[in-house]
Formats: sequence, C-alpha cells, structure tokens
Amino acid sequence: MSNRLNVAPNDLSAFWMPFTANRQFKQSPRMLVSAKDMHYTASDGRKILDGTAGLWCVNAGHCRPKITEAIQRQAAELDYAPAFQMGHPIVFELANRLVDVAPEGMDHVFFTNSGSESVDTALKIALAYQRVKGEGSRTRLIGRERGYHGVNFGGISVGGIVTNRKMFGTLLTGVDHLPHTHLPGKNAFSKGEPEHGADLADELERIVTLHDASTIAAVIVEPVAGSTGVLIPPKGYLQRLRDICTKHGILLIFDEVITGFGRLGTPFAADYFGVIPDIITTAKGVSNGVIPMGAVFVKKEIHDAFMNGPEHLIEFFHGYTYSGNPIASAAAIATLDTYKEEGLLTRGAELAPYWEEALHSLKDAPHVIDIRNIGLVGAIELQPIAGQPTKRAFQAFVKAFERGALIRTTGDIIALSPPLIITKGQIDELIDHVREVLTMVD
Ligand code: PXG
Ligand code: PLP
Repeated sequence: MSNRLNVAPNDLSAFWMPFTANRQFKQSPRMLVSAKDMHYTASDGRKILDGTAGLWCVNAGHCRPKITEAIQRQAAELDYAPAFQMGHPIVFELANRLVDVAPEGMDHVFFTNSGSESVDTALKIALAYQRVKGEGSRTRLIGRERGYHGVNFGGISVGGIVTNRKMFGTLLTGVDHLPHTHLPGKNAFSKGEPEHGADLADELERIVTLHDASTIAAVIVEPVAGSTGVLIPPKGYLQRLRDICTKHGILLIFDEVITGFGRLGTPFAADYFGVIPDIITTAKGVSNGVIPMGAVFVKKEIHDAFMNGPEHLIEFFHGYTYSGNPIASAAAIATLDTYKEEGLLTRGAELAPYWEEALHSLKDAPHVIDIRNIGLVGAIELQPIAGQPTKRAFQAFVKAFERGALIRTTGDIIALSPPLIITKGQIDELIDHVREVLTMVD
C-alpha cells in the first residue's frame, strides 16, 4: 500500500517522464509553475519567453480568459457524457465550427484526444474506406523518412524516426516510406519553400510500381515536417504527391497536428500550399493545448461511403471514451472564438516577413549551418560537435532557459514556433537570446 507520508514533496522519482532524459532532468529540474500570454514563470520566479508555444500547441498564448472561463463553466454544468450512442450539444457545435474553418470539402470531423490518436484514427479510416468501397486489397500505408506521426503503433509504423521505431518489433506490416525532402547541400538558407527537390515526390511512382496501386490505401505526410527539425517541402512537391495519389486512387493524408490552426499564417497548411488532401489530422492548436483534444477531418465522400447498410448498425467500429469530451469541446470552441476575435489563424502571414528576416540575421552566428522558415516556424541547424551529436543544441536549450527563453531542440536543430500573439519586439528578444547562447555553447 502506498504511504503518502513516505513521499517527500520534492521527490521526483515516481513520475517516469515522457521523451525526457529522466536522470539528468531530476538532477537539475526545470520547473514551470505558471503562465500568461507569451511567458512562463519558472519555479525560481523567473519569466521565460515562450519561443515554442509549449510543444507547438499554445497558439493563442497562455491562460487566455475565454478558454479558462469556458472550461470552468463547462466543468460545473456537464462534466462528462458517454461518447458512444449518446451525444451532447457542445461537440456538435464544435464540429460545425471546425468544418467552417477547414479547407473546402472537409465536411466531417472525428474526435480524438491527441495527435497520436488522430493519426491512428486516420489510418484506420483510410483502410476501412477502401474496404467499404470494395477495394479491400488496398491495405498498404506509405509514410516518409523523418516523418513524425506520434507514438502509437500506426504512427510509428508510418513514421520515419529510427529511435521511435527500433525497440518495438515489426510494427504494422505492409508499410513503405518515401524519402525525406531535406537537401541541405542544395537548399541551405532557403527562405520559405526551397527550390530543389519536387522530383522526390516521384519516388511515390516507384513505390506504386513496386507494390501496385491496387495494394496501397493511403500516403501520410506532414506538409511541413515539424518534429524532425522543420523540413519545408520543396516548391511543387506536395502538388506532385497529390497528383500521383489521385491518379492511382490512393488517399492522401496531411498530418497537420503542428501546421493546423494558423502556424503557417493560414488556417491549415493545405490552404498555404493550395493542395487539398483527403484526410487531415489535427490536435494541439485545436484546443490551444490546454486540454487534450484531437480532430480528424475527412472529405464528404469518405464519410458518406460508410453511411450504408442497416441504419441501426454502427458504421465505423472506432472511438475513444473521451472523443468530444464536453470540457475539451467547450475549450476548443472558446479557442476558435479567441482565434477569430484576434485574427490569429492568419496573423502569422503578417508577421512572417519580419520573422524571416530576424531568423536569417543569425546566419553569421557561431555553429550555424542552415536556417529555414515558413509562416511562424523557424529552424536553426547547428554543426554537431564531432562524435557528440545533439550535445551542442541541448546546451543551447539549457542556456536559453537559464537566460529566460524557451526554445526546442531536436538533434542539432533549434526549432522555434512561438504563440501567434508574439509581438515584433518579442521576436527580436527571442532571436537575441538565441544569438547570445550560440556564442556561449561549446
Ligand atoms: N503528428 C505530428 C505531425 C506531430 O507533430 C503528433 C502527430 C503526435 O501528437 P501527440 O499529441 O500524440 O503528441 C505530433 C506531435 C517536438 C514535438 O518538439 C512534436 C510533437 C509532440 C511533442 C514534441 O518536435 N508533435
Ligand atoms: N482498456 C480498457 C480495459 C478499457 O475498458 C478501455 C475503454 O473502455 C480502454 C482500454 C480504452 O480507453 P479509451 O477509450 O480511453 O481509449
């Protein structure tokens, strides 16, 4: 039996932290205790400028009053309602509101609680859709190298990050991968979409030739790969993928868990690139990161293909206890209200030129070998310390935190994605912190 008295208030051992160097963290913890708008407050009282919108999710900034109030009100009114064979009005309202901001034709929404669940949901919808329309031989899924699609089994199978895959056996079978599009030799220091590499989409034709189109259900890509260091698609690449998928009857899934809800200066990346997929996965910004929620958007024809057979039967055997949870739904509606009132789904477009110049002003800073940007996302790639990859960037992360800025690092890449409410002055401040820490690291 656990005895709470045995647990000192500052005992950090029980919590097995996700994606964290646990032992190192617990020796010198970095604790956040409160947040407001663009800033966190650390446990020692210091204000920390949030350069990463939490983990790419707090798009409207922290502790926004409408969202806080909506959660408080909803928790007191209807805390939980069963998600299966029952409904509550708020989730229907939210679905309508989401369809209104989604790209044309994305008329239906399936709710989840995270990006990982959204991805596995989308893969299941794709497989089941092919089957209900009589193409049950289409069982293969195609992902991409350096893709991040969360941590569930479907997501790591189509994902392209070796550390997230190698411990977990054979994963889903029947998966193949496109090559990633990162070509530093040709595209270093590109502003926005890089010039070279659209032809990498033609690798899909090679994969189709190898397996035959009749065996492939769907292709899933992040329009801009976030987690593996902000890899921006070469000009024309996504349109080519779209064309090849259409030609072969393959569904195209955009994983917009990061790019959704204004990150690129448009509501979705599909809007930014003018390429409409068949399914869009989202999470994070849908509820401003405040409460777990994810949403999968599907085209009308996909949804409608399931609406056959006897009406008393469940059409799609999938769902989560917390799909469309009332409190999360209320938080998401208040989030959409906040985005709308403050124009946040397009504010990134206004700030993008300033952001681009500020980021690229780091070109001559020590260790910098590439800078990339699109919308309100940026990456600064560092030369790794020989034989010690990731060490230099991690030092930069720790030093930035000590100085008062939260940045994110992946490998030897610094990724920046501030809340969409950032001011030009705060952009300067963030970039100055990065410039300074680059002079301090080994
Ligand atoms: N797809 C994409 C494209 C993502 O970026 C997920 C799925 C999974 O979402 P959940 O909610 O299950 O974590 C993500 C999440 C980082 C970082 O620093 C990125 C994510 C999560 C945490 C950290 O790059 N992306
Ligand atoms: N495991 C058990 C034993 C369950 O009963 C359930 C749901 O009822 C789950 C897992 C799935 O949980 P969730 O619906 O929250 O994903």
